[in-house]
Amino acid sequence: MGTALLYDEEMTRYKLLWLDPDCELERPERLTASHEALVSCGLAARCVSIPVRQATDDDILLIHSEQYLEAVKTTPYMTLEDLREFALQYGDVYFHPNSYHCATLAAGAAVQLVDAVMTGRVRNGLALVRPPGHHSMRSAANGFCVFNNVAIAAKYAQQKYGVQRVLIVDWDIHHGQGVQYAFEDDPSVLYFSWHRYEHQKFWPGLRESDYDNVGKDKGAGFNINVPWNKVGMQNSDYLAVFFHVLLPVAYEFCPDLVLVCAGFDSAIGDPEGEMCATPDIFAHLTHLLMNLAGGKLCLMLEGGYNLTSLSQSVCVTVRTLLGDPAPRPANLQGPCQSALESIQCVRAAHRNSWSCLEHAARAPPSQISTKLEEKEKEKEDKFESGEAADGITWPEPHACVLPPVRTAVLIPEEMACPDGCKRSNLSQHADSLAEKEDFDGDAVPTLSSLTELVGKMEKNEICNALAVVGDVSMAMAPVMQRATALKQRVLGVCVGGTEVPSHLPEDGTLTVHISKEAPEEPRCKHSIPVRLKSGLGDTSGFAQAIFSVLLPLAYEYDPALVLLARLPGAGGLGGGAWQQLVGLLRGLAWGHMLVLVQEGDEALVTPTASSLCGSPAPPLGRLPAPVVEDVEAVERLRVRLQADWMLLRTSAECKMAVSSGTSRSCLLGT
Ligand code: X5A
Ligand code: ZN
Repeated sequence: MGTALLYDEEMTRYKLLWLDPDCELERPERLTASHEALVSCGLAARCVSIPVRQATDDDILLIHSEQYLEAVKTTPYMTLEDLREFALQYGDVYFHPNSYHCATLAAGAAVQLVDAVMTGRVRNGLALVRPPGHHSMRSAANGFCVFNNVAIAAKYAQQKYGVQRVLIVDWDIHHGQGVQYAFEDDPSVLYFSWHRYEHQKFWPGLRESDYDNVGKDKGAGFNINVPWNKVGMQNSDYLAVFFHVLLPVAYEFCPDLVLVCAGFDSAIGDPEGEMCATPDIFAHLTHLLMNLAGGKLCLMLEGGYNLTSLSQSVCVTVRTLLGDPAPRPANLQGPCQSALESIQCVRAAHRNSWSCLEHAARAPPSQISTKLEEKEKEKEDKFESGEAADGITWPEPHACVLPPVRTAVLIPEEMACPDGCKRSNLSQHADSLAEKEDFDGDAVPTLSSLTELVGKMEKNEICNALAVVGDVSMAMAPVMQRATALKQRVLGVCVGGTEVPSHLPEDGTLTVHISKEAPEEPRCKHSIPVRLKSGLGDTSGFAQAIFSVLLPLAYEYDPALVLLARLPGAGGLGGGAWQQLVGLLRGLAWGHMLVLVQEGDEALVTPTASSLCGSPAPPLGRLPAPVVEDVEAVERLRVRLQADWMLLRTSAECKMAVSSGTSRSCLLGT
């Protein structure tokens, strides 16, 4: 199952023909530079290339009015003066005699990508198109957009394939108001957008782009706006919104298809966005969406105006779609105060719509966000026409060196080797590390084989591994010791079991233990118990633990190796949820993960191996409300840990509590 790339040079054959500072950023080079970058790093060749065809009138009429379509159809015959006049009736958009043709190709590429993914020809894909689409409305062009490519694709998928629920993630730095308008009363399309807002001062400056616009009528709750009220947002701000807003809601919604308004003007160096998230972050944004909808993920290019930043971001994104490991999200700080304010407001605005947010804190009493504040001081002239943004530099994304072996398995001889995996042989020689521990004779070769696997991951000879062992609990300590001896930071994740395995090294490790029987209180800083009293079979509670605690902790910790151990007693945890966990944790540590499964759990070998190889996990179904007792326990834990782990924060009050050194805790909603 491959990754589709849709591109046609024809879409570079239109440009701005007059002077207009508001439109000059949108140039043909955006596409040529992105495509050339994909070719030169060998990524284009790894994709399934699908020729682009024009969208039909019927496709376009799924979203646009007949009058508007007819009007746009006349533009190829207009004089320069008429084109200018025509464009002037809309906001921040230009027309060229070839605009209409290119706009039909852009929308056509979007529906073709949906075809390719829905028919199973490919798993996922990217449509590299211009003009972009998310600002265009039923009867209006806007913000460089002519036809709303993604909105058309969503309707098309519903109509042609009977897709019930579509999730649209708009990570472009502008609000896709056109998409919002198209679906605001429609509960079958969940639209999520974050956007530079600055209390309504940033283009397009709409009141309805704020967090309190949650959708209308039946669609109430299905429109999620995250306003950025300051520029300079960083990787941790983006990730915090994914962990604490988008992902829990998306999993509860359970889409059949995910579409992305993939604008890269949200990356550093962009003159429009003025944000500071690095191109690497798109590997994680992409990765975190790849286990929804059984992996059916279609990205359509929107904005992105710094050619360097744009090309790097496009490459990182396609690499991730292809299944390569994501770069380590190093040096994450916590979200900034302004981001926390936004997160708190969005979560509060949606607490009645989504059960995963039911226990979110209420919004702060005096709400700052919608008020238009007095003119802001400095930066206006500082960033005039993106000059300052031009001077910004950032390190190039890491070259990804693929290990020769993706997934090694250490499984009983009588078991067939799962597809795409390489069998690893039991080591004959007990190495010194294993000898030191007093294990019985049989365990020793297995243990030294496990520590060998760790060594191979450290050398990047293998990416990840799966081992069936006689005693998972006993195997953990030597594995972690081996990794710390190699100066590797290890994240241990234990699911099931009654106690955290003993004798785990503390220096350079962090262990999270998710289980019914986990202790209520953390015993030390290096070991965090997550107790789900109703058991791991409550998928909603488990999902909550993953998104609100485990992933933020894991990303902030930034391990070099993940050790995932399934202890006896994890039986209640369904195969689907387990595969989701495996899939999501692959985003850490360059994908270096060792999974331990207990003898007797052999039925899990095939699904686990498949997730380690990058196959999407099966959807969890529409999640019901989690058990109250468990949500509250997870929420208490999150609040308790947020002084030490900044990515766990979800509200702005925390700063005062922490910096003033008092024990005032963050207010919980109820
Ligand atoms: C697709 C996109 C931005 C328009 C900005 C107009 N449009 N000032 O990024
Ligand atoms: Zn944009």
